[in-house]
Amino acid sequence: MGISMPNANAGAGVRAAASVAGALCFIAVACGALAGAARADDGYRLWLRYTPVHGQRLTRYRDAASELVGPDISPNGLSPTLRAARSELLRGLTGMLGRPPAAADRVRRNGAIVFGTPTSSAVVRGLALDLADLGQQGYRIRTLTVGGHRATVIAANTDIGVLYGAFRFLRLLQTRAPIGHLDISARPKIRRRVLDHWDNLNGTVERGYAGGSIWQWQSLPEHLSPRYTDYARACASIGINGAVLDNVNASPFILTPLYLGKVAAIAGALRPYGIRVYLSVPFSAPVTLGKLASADPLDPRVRAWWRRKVAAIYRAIPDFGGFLMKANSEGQPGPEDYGRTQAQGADLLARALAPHGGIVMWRAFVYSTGPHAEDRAKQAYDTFHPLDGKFAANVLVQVKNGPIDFQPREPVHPLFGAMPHTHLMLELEVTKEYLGQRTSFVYLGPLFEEALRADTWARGRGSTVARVIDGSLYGQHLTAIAGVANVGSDRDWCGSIFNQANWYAFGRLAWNPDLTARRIAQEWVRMTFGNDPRFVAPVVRLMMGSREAAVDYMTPLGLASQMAAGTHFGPGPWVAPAAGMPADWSSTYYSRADAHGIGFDRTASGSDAIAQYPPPLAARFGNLATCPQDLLLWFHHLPWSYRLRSGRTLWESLLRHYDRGVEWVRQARVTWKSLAPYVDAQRYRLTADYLAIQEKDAQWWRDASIAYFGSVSHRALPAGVKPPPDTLAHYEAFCVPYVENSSVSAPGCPPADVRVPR
Ligand code: GCV
Repeated sequence: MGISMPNANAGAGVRAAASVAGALCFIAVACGALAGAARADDGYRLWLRYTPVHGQRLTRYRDAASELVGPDISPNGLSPTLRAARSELLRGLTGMLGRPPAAADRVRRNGAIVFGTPTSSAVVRGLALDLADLGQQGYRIRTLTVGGHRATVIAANTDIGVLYGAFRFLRLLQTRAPIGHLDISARPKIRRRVLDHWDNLNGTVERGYAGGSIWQWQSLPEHLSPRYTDYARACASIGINGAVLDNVNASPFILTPLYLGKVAAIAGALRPYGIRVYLSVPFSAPVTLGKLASADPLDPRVRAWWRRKVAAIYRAIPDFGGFLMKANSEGQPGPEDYGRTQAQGADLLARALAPHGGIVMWRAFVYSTGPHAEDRAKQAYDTFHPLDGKFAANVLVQVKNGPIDFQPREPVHPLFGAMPHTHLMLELEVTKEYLGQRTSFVYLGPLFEEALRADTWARGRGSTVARVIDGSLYGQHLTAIAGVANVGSDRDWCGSIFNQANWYAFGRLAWNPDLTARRIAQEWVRMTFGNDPRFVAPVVRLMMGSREAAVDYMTPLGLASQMAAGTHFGPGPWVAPAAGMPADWSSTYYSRADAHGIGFDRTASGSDAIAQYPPPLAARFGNLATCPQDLLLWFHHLPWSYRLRSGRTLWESLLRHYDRGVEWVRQARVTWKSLAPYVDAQRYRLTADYLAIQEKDAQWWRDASIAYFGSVSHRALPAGVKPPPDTLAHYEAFCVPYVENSSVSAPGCPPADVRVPR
């Protein structure tokens, strides 16, 4: 297969247009629509680009935002958070309106923007707004008459609420919404909205596809990279208020005075933006670091060690958030090593953190890697469900969206709704470990939305995951959501422009799980690229179709874990259990494909995993007539000749999905090419190149999967379906040994000189 060069001419044309338009725009600020499209953009500014507004809208916006009335300056100056709000408003308004608003201490003319809390601003106090329902993080934006003048007031009970309100106000302008008559109130539905960085202390990232870690450990605490502040701005703009700095496969060094000093410095940089720092810690730290004989959670010496360590952390970081723990999972130590339960393990840390107001996020991603793991999908439920009610008040059990591991599609995790006396939080994977990593165009909004809307039926219809984790289903107040970060040291933060949308979507849904992926995509495209509907509509369509396309060419009809071992990049449906490796780290364990059929029987005749769901859901999944077709092979083992609702056999349907997925990518390239006039050359080219890579990857997935499943099923290809161009042996021999900057490699990748499928 040769490497095609899509759109080379179009790219050159755009570059030429770009430089002309760029030169003109340098002279005159009031450029046309091409202005946003033309200037080269390396993606650093993310969705906070604040590009110039034009035409009549500019006049209207200038009239409505002519003066900035900030909080009163106390003898100590403005709080760092209010300073951040002021500087963001100044930056945004200046960028979009072409001149800075006048600074004022009271409203002197129409078009004032007033911001502050009743405590920090006499003007806000004087308005006596009812802010009670906003809580500690919400804000209100209203158009009001103040001192006889028309003003927009951004008010909140807290400084961080004001900052969130400032970002919301700027978003209105960025998406070119009317701002003349505003009455907006918002508060987050979930209290803790956290990014989990899987960053190692040596600068690699466990599943990072955007360069190395953004934390520059070597130069901390003396040097604070300006990126920390820009990271914090981006997070705050979408309401993220927590960051776990290090990998859940944690190093004990993070708890040493050396690293705690560095952590404190990062915490200082993030604090003005309302972001608390948390740490992943190894359960064995009392042994490895404290030189104790055991890490047994019931041992008083172990308890005393954690108490002292936590007290030291709070001395350095008074608002430290707490710990994230991966225990007894994939080789990590944990309480089960001492015959204790997961709840007893969590309790150890909870007791140490409670006096300081810290929390524990204890992962449910616990599974035995022994050969007896009958069905990996059942293990978290079997371990945690009996412990409901046994976790301390400051513990959240952090549950991945599905029962296996961030697959392109999984059913809802059976723990959601099943532990009414335990705080449960949701863990999503923003980094695309199983979805094409750096280069594939896969917008995860629809996956996140699907995960949040999934109905657990725990208390009847409507018991969605969103309602479990926002606390409304069981009346809980400690609520949280986590996303495994896709942020790295790359200039564009996320490894591609479209990967940025996944960070954005996570934050927006964490703030309000009821938002739709489509609306979020619309916002993001407008802020990231521009507001021209000729661009926005087709790009949003592409984004909305992209995840399903990846499911189609990777793991259709409920298949899961068919990726290459280790790196999880590219197809590996033939990966069978290897000596010394757990069976559930293979692909054949999941597909169960043989000459007769394919799929994992999780009904009563198989592993009976469906019995972990409430009866209405178990009945739906267990019955072939009602099981969602896109989860068919997750729950059922079916003969190749089984007929789906479409009338096609299972084999024919599988083939159709693979082809459909590849075709989608092909069409996406055509669409993107047609959009060249609306994008700057740099972002156009990067995306076009990555789509070209994705087409080859999709084709590789399709060909390798068909070659493998064709060989086990002994089924011929129906007329019209193209045979894979190479033999199964060819696909099996190929593997990608490394993923740049990732700490994970492919086990046993043969250094053979095989022809690369790309
Ligand atoms: C941090 C999957 C990933 C691992 C990851 C693990 C986890 O298995 O492949 O890299 O480890 O999930 O969530 O702990």
